[in-house]
Amino acid sequence: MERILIIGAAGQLGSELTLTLTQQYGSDHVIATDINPKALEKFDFCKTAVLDIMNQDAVRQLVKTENVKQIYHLAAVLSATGEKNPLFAWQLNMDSLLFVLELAKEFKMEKIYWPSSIAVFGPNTPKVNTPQYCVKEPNTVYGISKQAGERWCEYYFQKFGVDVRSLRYPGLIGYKSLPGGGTTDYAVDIYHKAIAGEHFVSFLREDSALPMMYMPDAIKATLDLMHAPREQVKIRSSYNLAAISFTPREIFESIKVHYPDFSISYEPDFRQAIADSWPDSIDDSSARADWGWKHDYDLKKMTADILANLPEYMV
Ligand code: AKB
Repeated sequence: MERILIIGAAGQLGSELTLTLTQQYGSDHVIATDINPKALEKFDFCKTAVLDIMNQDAVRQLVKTENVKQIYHLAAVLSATGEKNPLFAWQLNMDSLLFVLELAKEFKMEKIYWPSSIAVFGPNTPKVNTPQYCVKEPNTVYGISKQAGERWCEYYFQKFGVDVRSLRYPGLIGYKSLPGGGTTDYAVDIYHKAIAGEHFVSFLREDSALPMMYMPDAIKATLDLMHAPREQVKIRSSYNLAAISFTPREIFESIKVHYPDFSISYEPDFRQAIADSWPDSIDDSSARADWGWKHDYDLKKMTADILANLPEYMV
């Protein structure tokens, strides 16, 4: 039996992607792996395995014994955490990607998915409607690792025919699991504070716009890209991807419609410099033209959906 391996399944994206992949392929065909055994307990609907992506022998063994034909490699150190331990972030983000690409080549896998990010852009990038192709001088270790990773993906596609596909995600906002260590993560935390009846302190300025996306749109984009015929995937570094852009003030206002007593204050910290180096909005016309990408959620619709569903996950 051929299987799909998800590395870093218990993270924010993996938690939801694993469920959708299981619904599409069947529970026997999906293996959710994570370094944290406790975090795997929620995956009672598919196969699971504890896996440290840095343990190459263990990963190779699993790929062999489980006949893995596709890998979703989601494990990474994100932007804010990466700045606290740059060398570790570089090592984990780069070594793991190169190893997965090598495995794909060696075992002639069908497809690989690897997420990139708006973090590949930097202070000299055009900030509004950032084009697919433009100056990229990221100044976080996370961004540098994503930019280098994109080059490696294209290299493995061109030199070895590895069918690796990638999206430059904006900030992802979901309610089913907590994010870890990103600059855009304030936009998840703010909903938790509103529902808990607490004051929210934003670590970004009130007017700091960033590109964002609701998780159902991110899952749809990922699987639309992975299901697209090979010849339609024309960009083999990573596709720009966009849905909504908003500031802390704007997301606060959208929540206040539902929670009139909700309050906010602004205390920018080191993450403000990271946000300032990223685009305000993204031009994703290539994704729309090549494989028909279209988002469903705007800020208002996302806020209403999160506020209706999050309380169930907070108990
Ligand atoms: C982060 O903030 O580090 C991530 C990202 C934009 O890739 N959410």
